[in-house]
Amino acid sequence: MVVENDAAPSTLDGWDSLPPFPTNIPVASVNNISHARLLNGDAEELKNLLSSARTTGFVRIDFTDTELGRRFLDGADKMFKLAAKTFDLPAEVKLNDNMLNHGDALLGYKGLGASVVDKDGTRDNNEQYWIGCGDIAGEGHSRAIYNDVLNAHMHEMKSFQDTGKEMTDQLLMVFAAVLGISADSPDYLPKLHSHSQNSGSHVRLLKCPSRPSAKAANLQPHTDWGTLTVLFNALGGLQLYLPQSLLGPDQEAGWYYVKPERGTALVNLGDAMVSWSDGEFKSNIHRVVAPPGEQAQWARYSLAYFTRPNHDVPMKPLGRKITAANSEEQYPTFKEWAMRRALAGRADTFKKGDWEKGQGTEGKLAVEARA
Ligand SMILES: O=C(O)CCC(=O)C(=O)O
Repeated sequence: MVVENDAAPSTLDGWDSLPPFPTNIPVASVNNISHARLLNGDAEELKNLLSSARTTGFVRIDFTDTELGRRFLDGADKMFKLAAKTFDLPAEVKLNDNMLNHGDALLGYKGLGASVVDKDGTRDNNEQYWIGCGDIAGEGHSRAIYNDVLNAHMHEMKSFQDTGKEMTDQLLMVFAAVLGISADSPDYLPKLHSHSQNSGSHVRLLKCPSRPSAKAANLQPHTDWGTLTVLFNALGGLQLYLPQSLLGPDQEAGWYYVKPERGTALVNLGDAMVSWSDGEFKSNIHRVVAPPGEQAQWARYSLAYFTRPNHDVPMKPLGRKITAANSEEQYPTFKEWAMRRALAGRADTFKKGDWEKGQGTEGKLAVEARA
């Protein structure tokens, strides 16, 4: 019998009690960036950020060297404790918050097995709570229902998401400058992301129960639908698909683990960044499998701040990427993009062909990863 260790990690001081991340597995090379140096406009760090955005779409930011970063880590620690409490609630309480009951809000609880991980419709092995930034800020009227545990901690989530917003706005300013979008333009990237009822931004709590011998992924291969994701995890299991073009001659295209590092979070780009940059920036395909080695006996908690465009923002080239040809084209709004991807991944209505309908921008990187 597998004994699952169900404890949520502490992002601050709990790392030493975790089993080690193995040293003999294929690991993706992800650039490490210092938050302090990035904020100071250090040329080398900006170069690292942009080269990651143009290749793997993933970067690791060390948050220990700024006051904002340390607040973010502290907030993440509180979110992990909240995740443990809320996932511990009885199934019927959680299912009362089920996002499928909330129309097109795409917020609330996603139960174990409620989405698919492959084109055959195999069910996932993860639970998730998506808590809307508008709802947390008290400005949302999303119709999502949240249980009493979450409602009692809205103030903590507010401070976590405010830190996330400040941090991601700092990055969006850099990307806006690269795309030639000035601060007085209506397309200035920070302006396209609000914490109101019309935003897709949310705080996401995730838990994959331990299932060491399973072959299927716990969470499906996907590109993120929105703009930027800030991801905290302490156990391995996250994998990136790296195409041959990003690897050396002695490596093969395929799935590579991302090693969790203390004091850091991963930041990855989503489909909106690909659309706005007309493919210059990449939204990488990633998935979650059982944590490697001894870590597999543990339930895997992770946490994300998802910054997503306001619902009515079009997924079209912006700034210096606008051309005579593409300005005539029709593009989906973010809301249409998200609904298409969400509906195609639902397990309860899944039918042949849905998997293909749920594609994001992976064709710009390595389409074979999701085939
Ligand atoms: O849990 C993780 O490490 C990744 C989560 C993820 O990819 C997602 O929620 O979209």
